[in-house]
Amino acid sequence: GQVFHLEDYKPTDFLIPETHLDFSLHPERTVVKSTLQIERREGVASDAPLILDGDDLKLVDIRLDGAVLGDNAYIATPDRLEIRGLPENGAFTLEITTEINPTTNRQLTGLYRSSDVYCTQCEAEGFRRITYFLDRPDMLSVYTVRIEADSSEAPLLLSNGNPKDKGKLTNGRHFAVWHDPHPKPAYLFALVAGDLGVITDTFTTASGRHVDLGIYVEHGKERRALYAMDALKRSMKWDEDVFGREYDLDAFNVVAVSDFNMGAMENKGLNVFNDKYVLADPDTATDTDYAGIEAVIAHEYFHNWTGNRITCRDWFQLCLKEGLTVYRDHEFSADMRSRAVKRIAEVKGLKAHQFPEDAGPLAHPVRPRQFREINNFYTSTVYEKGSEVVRMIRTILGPELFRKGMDLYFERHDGDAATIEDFIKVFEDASGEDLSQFALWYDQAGTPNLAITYDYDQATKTFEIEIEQSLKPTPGQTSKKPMHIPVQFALLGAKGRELRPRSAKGGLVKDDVIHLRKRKERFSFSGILERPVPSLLRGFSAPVTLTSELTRTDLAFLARNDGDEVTRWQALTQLLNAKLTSNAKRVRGGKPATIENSSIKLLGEIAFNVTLDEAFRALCLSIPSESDIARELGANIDPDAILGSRDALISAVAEAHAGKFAQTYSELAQEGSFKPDAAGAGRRALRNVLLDYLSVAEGSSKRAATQFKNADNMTDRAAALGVLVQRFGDSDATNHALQAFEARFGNDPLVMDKWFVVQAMQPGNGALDKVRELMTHQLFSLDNPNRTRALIGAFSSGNQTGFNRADGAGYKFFAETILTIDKKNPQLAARLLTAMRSWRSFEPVRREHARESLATIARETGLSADVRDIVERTLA
Ligand code: B3K
Ligand code: ZN
Repeated sequence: GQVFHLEDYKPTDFLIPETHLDFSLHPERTVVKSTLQIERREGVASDAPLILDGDDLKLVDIRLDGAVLGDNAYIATPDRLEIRGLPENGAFTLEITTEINPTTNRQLTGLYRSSDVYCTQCEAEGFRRITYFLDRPDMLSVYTVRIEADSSEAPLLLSNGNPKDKGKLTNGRHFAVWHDPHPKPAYLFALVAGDLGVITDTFTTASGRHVDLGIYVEHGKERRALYAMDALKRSMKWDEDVFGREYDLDAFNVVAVSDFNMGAMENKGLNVFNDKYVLADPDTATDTDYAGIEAVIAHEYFHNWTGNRITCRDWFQLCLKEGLTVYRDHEFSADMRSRAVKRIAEVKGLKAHQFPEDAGPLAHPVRPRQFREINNFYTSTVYEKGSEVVRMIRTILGPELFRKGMDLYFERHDGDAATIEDFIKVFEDASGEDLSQFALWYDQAGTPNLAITYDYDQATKTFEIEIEQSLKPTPGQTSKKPMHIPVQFALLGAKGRELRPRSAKGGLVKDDVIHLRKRKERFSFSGILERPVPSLLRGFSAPVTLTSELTRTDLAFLARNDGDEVTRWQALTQLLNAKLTSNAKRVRGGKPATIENSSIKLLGEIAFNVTLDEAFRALCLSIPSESDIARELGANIDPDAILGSRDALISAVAEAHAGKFAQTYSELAQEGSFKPDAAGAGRRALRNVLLDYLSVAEGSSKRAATQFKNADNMTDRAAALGVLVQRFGDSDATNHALQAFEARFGNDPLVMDKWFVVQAMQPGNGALDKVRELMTHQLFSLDNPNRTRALIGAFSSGNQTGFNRADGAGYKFFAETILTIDKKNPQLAARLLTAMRSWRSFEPVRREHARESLATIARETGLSADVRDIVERTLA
């Protein structure tokens, strides 16, 4: 396939200041008439052809300035429309009529039908599946959209912007007209039509604009959208308060659909959502679902400024909108909930998804320089590492200068299709700092490691920290330059008191941030009266790994005393990981796991420390996952040995503390009715971690079965079901609970996804047959992305032992399934396939099986460009 390069960027020869779209909706034969006002750019030759993008299109009619175009004036293929002999003066009107079939569109980009609702998904290159256009993000146009449909099939007709007109037509049809005054790229176009229920509300902006809010869902599910509406209003207020950004249209609509390739889409004034990120009530949604809804509603809303008002010049700049908007939604959630707990969850997510991506064959810079298929670059590197880069700018400049830079960004670039260079420049101009070295974060792939050594001189009362940064080669980048890495720190004395150095020498230190800029640098602090324990990378101030010479005693000290909860959690995790990885090696070598009393004691202290937030205690008590341990090991991975090591630690902790765990479990029982707030979620999280320990200690499914039966909310119910399946596999108690769950929620697909996930995660060799069996369940369908991700995604990316079976059967099944999915929905298939990106880290037997299955996929002719790109890079 064709490779696109960042340095090949060229502006278009033509502009399209105005776009009129006229849709006549029909399930199989939708007719789209597009009327474009086109202007040749100054300086472009008058014989330059106009070349528009298409994808799978059927041209029905084409007119230039009102006259039908002769056959030799244009060339139309499904993928391209080229027109020559354009008017001398370079300004003209082009009318293009295409016909498309929304019903057979199973790849869910362009215009498609999901449960009888017409909807669109145009980012990144879906608009060209609707009509021929200059389908690129720097082509801004003002849209007017007229939609016509059967009144009974589609009483609701929505598009971007403000409603302008509507009315009845003959033959039972009706129409609506929408106008969006803000110029936008085609990827932000949206249309929704169908028969949906709605909840409405209003919001008045700081400057007094009255905005009508609507959230559209399947009839009968309206009440389940109330939390999303609440989150939307809080997001609108927060963006005014924290970033000074107001909403800019009279209407803001959100539509929930059940077939969607990702979480949601920020189309101007008309966000389209996966219903998973809209629908919630205590009976059907977990605390995690509520937090996800709040975050995604905020994320898409925040895109109105970071993405829509200021968009990207080209798709290489994707992190300009995504990294920044993730940073904004992280800050929003931190303000709505507990900042420390939110930050730890982010760090866990980053390490679980982005670090392995950066360490494997799919590693790429936050701003990639080349791609074959852009949809494969909506990655955790672009999103989550992209957000970390923005966070580092704030850490380096401080909150005031950061805000000043953001204000300048909005002022200078409103209405632009901008670049990362533009973004960095506003912070340089606002602060006077040189960020050229910092900008390497956008260009160099891989996770830097910081190797740290310490030295305390009793006589001079001086403490020295030496840091050496290193970055391994990644695909296409062999040698790397030293980066500017902000390391937030404190020096802790007895009981965790922060020691204030009299002065700092050596490399640059400003307030509580060490600015590492050379490959190897020393930082020396005077006036330190006792040997300190350094607390480094507070708040996880940079996305790096640390190799430090801290002893077990130092780590335990930090886990007990560090005033920064992130480094406190990090120290505990480091202690546990050391044990878990060494035990995994022992178990693989046929030796039993060993566990010291000190770790057991430490976990107990945290569990019972009522001065700590419950959510934080739950995070600390959640032993690093099997994939966390695999990542720490890095090579020669044997998932069965890892499971053995992890279970040994859980058993030891469970047995030592069973009595007090049981008491705490009872004390944490919910009082009053369910509230999806941070405090309630924290209590449930802690209680549900304890449920797992207790079930192990008691060697009985009874407690989990009872919790399952008595639960009045989905968080407790799903957690109990998880313990039953994980710990008591095919027991009667487990089967009974699974049946009860199905009997109660069997006609709610979104809830049943949890039922598929939990079974796909059942550890050990039995999982594969279970997954095969569940694929024949009447609710299962490979046509639906949520269902497919629930079963195939959870199995391949979440079930370490079941998927990575030593006999390779998991991989073989997966390869066959990917090929089937690829025929319907290439984007989904390609995304799922990334589950195999770490195949080289496994022990030789599994590695060979994995390679063979990947090779089977690669050998297939007729692969989509999406899967071909992933499989070839994974094998390279
Ligand atoms: N911008 C969309 C993602 C589009 C993905 C296209 N393959 C959602 C978001 O990041 O908000
Ligand atoms: Zn986004």
